[in-house]
This record gives sequence, C-alpha cells and structure tokens, in this order.
Amino acid sequence: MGKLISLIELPTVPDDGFLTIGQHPHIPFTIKRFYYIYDCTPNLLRGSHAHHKTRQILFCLRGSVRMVLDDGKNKEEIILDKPHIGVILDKLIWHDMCDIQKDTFMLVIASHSYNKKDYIRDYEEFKKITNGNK
Ligand code: T46
Repeated sequence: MGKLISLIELPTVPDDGFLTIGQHPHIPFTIKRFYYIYDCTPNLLRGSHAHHKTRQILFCLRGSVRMVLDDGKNKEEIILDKPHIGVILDKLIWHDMCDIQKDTFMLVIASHSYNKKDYIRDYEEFKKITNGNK
C-alpha cells in the first residue's frame, strides 16, 4: 500500500457478535459531524471532489466500496469491506467512491461541520491548488 491510503483499524471485541469502538487516539481529530450513506443506486459514482479543510474517515459498515484517492499527482485505490477498517480522507485529497453495492452502508466522520464552500468539485481547480502546494 502506498502513501496515499492510510487505514484506521478500530479495536473490536467479540461479544455475542462483535462490538467495534472508535475513540481517541484511533480517531486523529475532534469529530464535528458524522453522516451515513446507504440505499445508493448500485455502481453509481459518488464523491469526485476534495475538501479544502475537512478531514474525514470513511467506514464501510456493510457491503463494499472501492475508494480511489488522488493527491493531484498520484492515485491509489482500495476496496473497503470490513466494518472496523476505515480510510482517512485527508483534506486536499480527491476521492471517488466506486462499485458501490446495493446493500452498502457507509459511515463518515468529519472534522468540520458541513460547508458547501469547503468542496472542490472541479478537477482542474483541484490540480491547480495541489500543484501549488508542492
Ligand atoms: C465526502 C464523501 C465521502 C448535506 O447537506 N450535509 C452534509 O453534511 C453532507 C455530507 C451532504 N449534504 C448534502 C449535499 C448534497 O446535496 O447531501 C447531498 C449529497 O452530497 P454529495 O453529493 O456531496 O454526496 P457524496 O456521497 O458524493 O459525498 C459525501 C460527502 O458530501 C463528501 O463530503 O467526502 O461523501
């Protein structure tokens, strides 16, 4: 796995089933927001943007999703299909969510509240910003 994909593995207790725990220091930021994504149209591309400031961790609690991360220079991908493994979506990382299954249920925790202005949805603008950072 390259430097773009950074996974968080949450501790899991077998307890008549499994119980997975997310807390500091496993979550590397203060959580200001969380949201779920589910009942998606299968295989419809989601994401396709980056954030100026918001850092996030995406967990695929059920089903699977192929995450493609891009820092403006390199791309890497990973299939998420385990409820205790999350991928860090850092600020200024373009992310595509692909091959979403009908039963896929995703939980995303975020470092900032929702702000439309935090989104970069134009890939050319993203390339300009990230190349300026190098
Ligand atoms: C991300 C990936 C992983 C809100 O009103 N509040 C919110 O907190 C969020 C996250 C979304 N919305 C609205 C904005 C849109 O009208 O929900 C609608 C769907 O959002 P979007 O098209 O951005 O959904 P995704 O699945 O492409 O992206 C989402 C998050 O928006 C995004 O921040 O990183 O999941």
